[in-house]
Amino acid sequence: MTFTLPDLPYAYDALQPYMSKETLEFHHDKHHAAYVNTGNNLLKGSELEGKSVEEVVKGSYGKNQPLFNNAGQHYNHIHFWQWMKPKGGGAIPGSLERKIKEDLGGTEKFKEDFIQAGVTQFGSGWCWLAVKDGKLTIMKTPNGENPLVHGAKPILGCDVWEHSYYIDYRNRRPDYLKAFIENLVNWEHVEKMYSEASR
Ligand code: MN3
Repeated sequence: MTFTLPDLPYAYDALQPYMSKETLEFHHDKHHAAYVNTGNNLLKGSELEGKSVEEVVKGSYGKNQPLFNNAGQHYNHIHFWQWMKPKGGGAIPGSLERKIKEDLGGTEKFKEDFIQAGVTQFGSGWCWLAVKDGKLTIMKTPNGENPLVHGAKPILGCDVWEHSYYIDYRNRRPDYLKAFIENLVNWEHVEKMYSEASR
């Protein structure tokens, strides 16, 4: 399977004012497209050609760094677009909210810790809500890494590379993370990934 760039699940201007049309045009059409194109060039002739995106991510980790970087970022961005929606944020669906309370000390504590993970990821990377050994956990990873290569399944991730926020927030990464969690997250999609990850 070759990588393909998915369309955004909403219009380029649909996430304004929290994420601008300009940011989405650059982020999706230039950055994500580059991971897809470079990833496909690196996949050609490799032993992972024909595997699923997840299999390429796991199979290249620690073995083929250039391929891993691009496959990891392709996987991360496929989900990143779906983890947001217009008029996002708001109430967390009941079953997931209960699990957040049980494993992470409640919604407010979870939000604080998620933002903190994103703020303290030094340089480029991601912060995550993931399922590991049946429990919810907050993680952060550098560059294109994700929870898949650390024995966990991501159910929500926020891109903290500067290309994700610098046009709209300049250096104010904490403000971007707060807007993401309060106004952009598609919790229905997070809950769907949570039930799939819990099977
Ligand atoms: Mn990005």
